[in-house]
Amino acid sequence: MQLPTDIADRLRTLDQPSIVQAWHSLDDQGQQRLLQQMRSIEWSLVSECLSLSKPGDPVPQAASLSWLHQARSPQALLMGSSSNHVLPCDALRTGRHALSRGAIGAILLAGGQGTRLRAHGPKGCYPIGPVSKASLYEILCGKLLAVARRYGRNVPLAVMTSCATDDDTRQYFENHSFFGLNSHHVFFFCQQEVPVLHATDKQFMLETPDHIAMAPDGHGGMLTSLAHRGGLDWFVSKGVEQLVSFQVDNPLIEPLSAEFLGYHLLSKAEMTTQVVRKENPRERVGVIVERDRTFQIVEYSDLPHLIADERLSNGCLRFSCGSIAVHCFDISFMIRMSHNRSALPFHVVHKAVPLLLSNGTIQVPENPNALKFERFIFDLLPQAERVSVVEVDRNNCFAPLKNPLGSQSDGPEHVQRSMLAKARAMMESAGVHVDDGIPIEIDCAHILDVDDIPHFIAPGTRMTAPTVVGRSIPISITVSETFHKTQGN
Ligand code: UD2
Repeated sequence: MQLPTDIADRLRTLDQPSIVQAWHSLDDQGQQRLLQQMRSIEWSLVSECLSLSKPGDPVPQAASLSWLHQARSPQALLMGSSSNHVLPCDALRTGRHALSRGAIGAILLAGGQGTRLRAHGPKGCYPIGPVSKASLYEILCGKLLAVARRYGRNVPLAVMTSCATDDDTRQYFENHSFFGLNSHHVFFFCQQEVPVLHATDKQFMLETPDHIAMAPDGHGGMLTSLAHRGGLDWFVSKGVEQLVSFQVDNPLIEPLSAEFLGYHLLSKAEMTTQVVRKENPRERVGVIVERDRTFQIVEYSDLPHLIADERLSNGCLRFSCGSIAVHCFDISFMIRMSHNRSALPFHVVHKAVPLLLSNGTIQVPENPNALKFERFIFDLLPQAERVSVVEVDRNNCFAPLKNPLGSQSDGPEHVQRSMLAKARAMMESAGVHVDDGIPIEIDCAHILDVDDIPHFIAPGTRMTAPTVVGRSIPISITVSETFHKTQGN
């Protein structure tokens, strides 16, 4: 079959002879499949990506960061600290009020391909619970369910998937009855994807002989995809006024912490972001920097080592505020930004992508060989009229799953160790003793914080066996009548 003229013209304009060559090597069915895919590509996005990196260009370096010498780490609000200009008690009260009004919505970012983890299926399905083997999806949805139980209001949840994770994720939620959430308060939306380019010749790469290698357009793709698929209107119809976005890979997260929400509201911020104090200069977290009252996150892959290593006279890292990718947005800000097509520029990310060789085999490269184009949602930060930065306790809030078993860091064993340590600390705070070496896990769907523990384990109890606290029948727990009414049962 002849390559249709419109497609042939487009590939010529974009200087992509390799796909034309691939086309002529395919049989009719193969050509049909490749044509069907090319018809579905969002070519305006491709032109935007190719304008960032033309054939023959060197691998793009990060935008110049020369201005960083004038920047500094922002003054962050410290969770629980009475030295903040906003008192924790006032923040707690304000955040609790917003949650009781059902004004808070959640966005779970689950479109990543999970390449580093090398797991089968979406990362959210990974069984991370150290005792329960609960998946990341179950744990994170459990946190929202516990909030709904405590405040008697559903938390509308939008789940961003990608072509790589959409089918499996929707099926997984169905198979697990939405983990107890009201399915009418869960909105799935699939982000866009863009072709992957070979780093040297900037040609599209083939995943199979008749399929161009594609990748999701970064978690910043959430902005346009949520708006275009009606997600922002959906949240508004549910009475949502603030949105908290968070990543699927971190089971320690406390995205709807009332105190965090309160700081956002009392600061009258359009965007508030959670940070932890960086453990070491090479930690793979973006850093929040402030210059002339403008805030920005510089991704770890863009931060020159010399700057990452800089320390202040007190020995602290000059840029010590590490982003854990939990952001609270005023929905009005999100709506305003969704009308701005240039709000989130593409970042060119140099990554290792499996390559189809001419002999039909797949080469899995050790080193980065391809360019991916990703938008980062944190690029909304410098466009927010007012920003607040909240420092949270790493032990309570941050243990992301990035790498496979046996890795040096951010592997399942590291995450589970952090989950066990957090649960043990919570039990001790509730007056419950846990014998050394006994694994205790908190069931996040039934235990929102230490206050819920006495409903399940009486103070003074000594725990001597592996337990998932909250899974047993509660000693006495009254779920708010309002909650049951809103659950429609
Ligand atoms: C991210 C942050 C980093 C730090 C770290 C904390 C960015 C760019 N980097 O690093 O600053 O906060 O997390 O753990 O934010 N995702 C999508 N769609 C996409 C790409 C990613 O939903 O197209 C999701 C993905 O499912 C995952 C999260 O975003 O939950 C982070 O993905 P990543 O691997 O691109 O970012 P990472 O972990 O290197």
